[in-house]
Amino acid sequence: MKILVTGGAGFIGSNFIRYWTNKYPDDKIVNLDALTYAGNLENLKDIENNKNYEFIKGDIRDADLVNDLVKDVDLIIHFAAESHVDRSIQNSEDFIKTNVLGTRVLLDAAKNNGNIRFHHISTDEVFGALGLDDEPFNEDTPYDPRSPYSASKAASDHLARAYFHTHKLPITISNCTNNYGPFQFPEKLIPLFITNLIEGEKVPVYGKGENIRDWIYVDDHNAGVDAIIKKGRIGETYCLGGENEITNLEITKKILNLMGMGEEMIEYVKDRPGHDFRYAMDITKAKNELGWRPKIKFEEGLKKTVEWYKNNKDWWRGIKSGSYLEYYKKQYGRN
Ligand code: NAD
Ligand code: TDX
Repeated sequence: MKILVTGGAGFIGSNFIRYWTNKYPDDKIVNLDALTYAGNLENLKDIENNKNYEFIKGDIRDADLVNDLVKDVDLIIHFAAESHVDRSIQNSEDFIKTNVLGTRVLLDAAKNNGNIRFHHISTDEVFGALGLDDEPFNEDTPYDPRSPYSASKAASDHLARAYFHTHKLPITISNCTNNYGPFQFPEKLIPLFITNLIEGEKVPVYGKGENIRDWIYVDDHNAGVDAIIKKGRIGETYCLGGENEITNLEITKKILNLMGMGEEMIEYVKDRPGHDFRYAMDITKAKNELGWRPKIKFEEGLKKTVEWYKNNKDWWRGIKSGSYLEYYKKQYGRN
């Protein structure tokens, strides 16, 4: 099988390519990635010389390139996106361009080249925000995106579903909760906090740290995508999650504990505008239909992740410089 993976130089995409090449070494993978600030070929150093792997630097909005690349492809797995909520609040332009218009280019290319099987990677954030007593999201939850990021992802989900209904394009969609693990760009909560602490810097908790997320180790997400590709029903959505709801403050304390540091390293900062209070996912459908479930316990995954960032300082020190510092200063008002 030949697969076009988009956004394979990012966090989840690179972990996915490693997962897939280990499990299915005979499959050919073409990785199309524009190498934005979030894309990094260092994420795939161990794979780059694999004979069944090819990297193409390019934009998913480049219709000529995309049409050319999909000619002999059996499956498209679409990870490429602008993925950080805070950046979408600072400026949403690239979110609309990549997440909405880019997805449309890929869907058209799949449609125009023999209705290629298409898996769209999405997020729990399209469903909006939950209160403490609300039932978790599931596949039937109405869409209610509240940030520019989640609105752009919701639009891309709707487009994928529209191509299924209108053009019979064989799509599936996964909506997953917060991922963590190695190679995550240090703008997201867990890698930002770990790397700040390694540098002896405080960690910026938004508001009172009471917001709740569900966290899944990236390999568990990738195993879920694998299960959907092998066993999922065409046209269906599958909700994936870690069954691991926790407040930001509790995570922060766990990280501090693993690093042998105290709560004096916490700095409570201005809250995120429109900060979604709680995300949680009911993953019954994926469990029952796919036989998939998350396997990595949060304590184990978090420990592995802390160790990875401690052992790979060159990887993230290179990233936490240049334009990142401009973003960081704007976001947190400090260097
Ligand atoms: P990431 O920001 O780490 O990586 C995104 C990748 O896409 C980068 O390599 C970047 O260079 C590439 N890219 C961006 N714009 C592009 C364009 N126009 N053309 C080609 N490549 C482009 O993101 P991630 O955290 O790995 O997320 C991957 C996918 O998973 C996204 O679709 C995201 O919405 C979704 N998702 C993420 C999470 C999470 O917790 N990180 C949870 C659920 C769903
Ligand atoms: O400095 C911070 N301080 C803080 O308190 C950062 C960066 C985050 N937070 C809070 C905001 C959220 O409640 O931590 C929580 C997690 O924040 P992020 O890591 O930015 O993730 P989130 O906004 O929940 O979105 C993530 O999960 C869903 C991914 O970035 C999305 O791509 C994915 O779709």
